[in-house]
Amino acid sequence: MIKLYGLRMSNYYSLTKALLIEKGLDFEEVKSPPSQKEDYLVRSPMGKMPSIEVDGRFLSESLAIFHYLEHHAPDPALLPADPFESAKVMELCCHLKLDIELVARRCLPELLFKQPVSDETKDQVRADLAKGVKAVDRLLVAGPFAAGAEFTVADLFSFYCFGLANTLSQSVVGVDLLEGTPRMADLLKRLAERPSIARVTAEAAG
Ligand SMILES: N[C@@H](CCC(=O)N[C@@H](CS)C(=O)NCC(=O)O)C(=O)O
Repeated sequence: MIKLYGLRMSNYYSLTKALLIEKGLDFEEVKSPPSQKEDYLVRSPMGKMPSIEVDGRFLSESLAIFHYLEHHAPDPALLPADPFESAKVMELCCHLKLDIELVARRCLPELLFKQPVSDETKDQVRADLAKGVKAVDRLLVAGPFAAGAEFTVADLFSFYCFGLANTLSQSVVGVDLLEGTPRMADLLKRLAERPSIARVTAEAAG
């Protein structure tokens, strides 16, 4: 059985857990806070969560874990069959991760640890997020889901990357990112009710 390491408070842990549920795979959650200790780095070389264990082998990085799961358990597919459409879904995931979540994450120390972020950083975060939101909005496809008619991995990246980023952005730099993308606002509302995501949210709340 697949073991999932990390903490339920983490957005990327939650994303990976929702992915395992979507794939209908059995998994065991192993509570494991981030660490720089050698035994942890064997599982996750940057000491981050999540990571998974499969038959004694370890894998970190949510996108790499998705890559494995999509091949290991192809049904239900979380990528379109068409190679170009499939790559467009991955393109959206990359922008959500790199140009939304990672940018907003610069504000995390202020929200979580009360370590003030400089005004210069906040200005840069506002400017970078404005670009990122436009990029993501441009890539969202009309339809109930991020990439159109079918649920894909981009829906999970939308929910868990954009969701955290907006919380950070609103509380630390005073910008509601959803004002720049009503389509994302609708999508996040719909996704919150999806059984996999609703289960992850309920279990994280304890
Ligand atoms: N690129 C990684 C990001 C994972 C990540 O940022 N994890 C955070 C928690 S959400 C973490 O472990 N932070 C602790 C640290 O950076 O030491 C992924 O996609 O899995």
